[in-house]
Amino acid sequence: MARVLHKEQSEIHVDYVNAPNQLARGSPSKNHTGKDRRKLYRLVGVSFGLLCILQIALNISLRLTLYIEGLSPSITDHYFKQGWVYFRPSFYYISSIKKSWQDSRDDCLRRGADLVIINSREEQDFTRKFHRISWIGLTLRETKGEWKWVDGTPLTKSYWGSGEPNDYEGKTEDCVEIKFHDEENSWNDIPCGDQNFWICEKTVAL
Ligand code: MAN
Ligand code: CA
Repeated sequence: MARVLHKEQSEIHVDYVNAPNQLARGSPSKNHTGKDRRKLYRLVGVSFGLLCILQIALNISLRLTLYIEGLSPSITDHYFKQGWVYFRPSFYYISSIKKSWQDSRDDCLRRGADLVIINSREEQDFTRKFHRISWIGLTLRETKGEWKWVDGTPLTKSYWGSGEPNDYEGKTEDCVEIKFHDEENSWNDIPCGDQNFWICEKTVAL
């Protein structure tokens, strides 16, 4: 049995080696095949090398940027590995599941953060880019009718959608979601018990 196999293999081998020679009598075709293959290997090798260099360069530039911002690699690695993104001067986490406003806030607190507080036009635009209806850290709950951020500061600059806030159809809509992503004014008030994605924010001390 072993001998038969061996024979078949050697036949295949002979065919394979002979065919190019037969076709190319007098021309350096065999060499060509070898050269072509070497070229291909070299191309693959060089491409792989370039990709590695690019990856290293990107990694270094990202680390350098964060270093200039005053963030140590140990902090940034920790956040990136857990799926946070950095947008100066905070890290943000967008959930992949839905919860009520309070449960969302509790999740952020467990992560050493809180629901996002929007203090600038840039931050407002940034939060819209997630393209998910998500809770932000703004509520009327237990604040005697005044909109307040989760850090206790009152709302000064707002981005309510057209007609909002409206306690829609007489409902108590005491929590705020980003709803109208395509509009600068993207906020909507909504019952706090509704289920939404959420955005946590962790400001890193410089
Ligand atoms: C839904 C809810 C309300 C919102 C309206 C706007 O009914 O999200 O909170 O005000 O849509 O049409
Ligand atoms: Ca509303």
